[in-house]
Amino acid sequence: MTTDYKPQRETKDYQAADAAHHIHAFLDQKALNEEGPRVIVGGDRLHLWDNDGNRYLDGMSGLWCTNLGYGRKDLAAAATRQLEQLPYYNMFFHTTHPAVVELSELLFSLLPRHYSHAIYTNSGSEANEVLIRTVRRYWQVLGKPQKKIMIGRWNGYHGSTLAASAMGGMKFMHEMGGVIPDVAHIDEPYWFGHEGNLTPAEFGLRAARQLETKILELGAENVAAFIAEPFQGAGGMIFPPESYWPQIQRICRKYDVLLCADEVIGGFGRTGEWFAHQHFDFEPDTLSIAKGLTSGYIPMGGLILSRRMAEVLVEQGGVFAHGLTYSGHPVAAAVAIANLTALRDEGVVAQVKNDTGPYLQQCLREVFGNHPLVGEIQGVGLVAALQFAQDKATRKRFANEGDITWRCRTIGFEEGVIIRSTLGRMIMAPALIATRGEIDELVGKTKIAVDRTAQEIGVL
Ligand code: PXG
Repeated sequence: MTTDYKPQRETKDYQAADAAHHIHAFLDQKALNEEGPRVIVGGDRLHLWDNDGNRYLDGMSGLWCTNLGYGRKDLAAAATRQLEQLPYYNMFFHTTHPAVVELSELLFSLLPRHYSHAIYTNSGSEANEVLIRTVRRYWQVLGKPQKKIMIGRWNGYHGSTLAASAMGGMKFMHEMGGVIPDVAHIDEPYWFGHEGNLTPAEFGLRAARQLETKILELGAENVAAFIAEPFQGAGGMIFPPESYWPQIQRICRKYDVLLCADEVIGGFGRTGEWFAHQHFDFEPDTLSIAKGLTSGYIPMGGLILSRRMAEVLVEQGGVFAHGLTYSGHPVAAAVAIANLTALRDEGVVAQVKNDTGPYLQQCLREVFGNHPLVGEIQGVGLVAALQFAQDKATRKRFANEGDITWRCRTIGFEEGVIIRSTLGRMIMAPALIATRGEIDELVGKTKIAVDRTAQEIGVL
């Protein structure tokens, strides 16, 4: 951020103008207008400042985006250079440009060898819209146009546009009119939340077998693909048991159902591997990407296709009737190149895997392993969740767990740390450049927020 930033307007003035004209994401706008949103004006590495000079440690990389942290001059310079050279051109008129060509070369040098093609978008939601059209087209070209149904998971999140939210499993989004035909759902692999006494391994197998049951119920000849986040993000940072993914992969192969990984938050180093499916050791047919692709400095997403799928679409598919005005935007591509180059050449992903990732996980287990409010700690690399529980031994959750985690998040803001709450879990996903010192600050402030929450509800 520019170090000489001076507030331009009073915070309440910004808030009033915002309330007059802006509908925010996922909240009650009337209630927000009364409270007034925080006005964030700058960032540096993991820290953010608001208009009143308050400083926060951002434990969420914005919204799972700023893998390189805030304030990277190399990314700003890459955007400026490209804006001056060629600010825009499209991919419609038999044209391309160096920025998108070079981005593809770099991206596929980082991806496992069995991926070969990308369709670029502006966001994760769009990547998943494109996914549905692309897998349906794939089956059409192979002479199986009836293979159309997408199976997702309850509480999965794949974006906020119509088809992406329908494929996701957020019921409150469906209730806003967001459903489309030919979409089905199975349960999420949330071991802590299940009511039986299965071991995690048994539960993982049972959760995966639901996919087989659903495919048989719908008829394999009608099912196009299964889509899931390798670890579930917006729905609570849920890590499936180890038995889950191998079983899912086996079922998809057995019934000729495409396996689609939504890597929008797991991609680009979060788990210590370049892509989260590599951590869980399975081989999807497609990857949806966004967020960490540019560290969020500029919007860009994409759908990555396996060589097998791309060959069918390119060699036999004829006209692919899809295109976005900003697909492969040169400025976004230039920023993505600078971002991926830095993640690779500065050893950021390797550092998460070998040093800072294990360090964060160890600190959390030391600090919260015996905490009276915490029932389970999940995570790997620089992503983690603290499950709040009334009784750890029996996995009994608080009836009002959503209120308790929301309160913890609010206290976090007061203590200068941004961590995210979901139903019963507190989530953190700091920038991948975090040092051990910054991780100490994150864990230390989170401890204060969790302790204060525990005191308020009388368990500490
Ligand atoms: N897939 C996944 C797995 C995501 O997490 C999207 C797709 C959609 O991406 P766009 O770029 O269209 O927003 C996302 C978005 C949260 C939260 O609270 C997470 C997201 C969005 C909003 C809130 O964790 N991820």
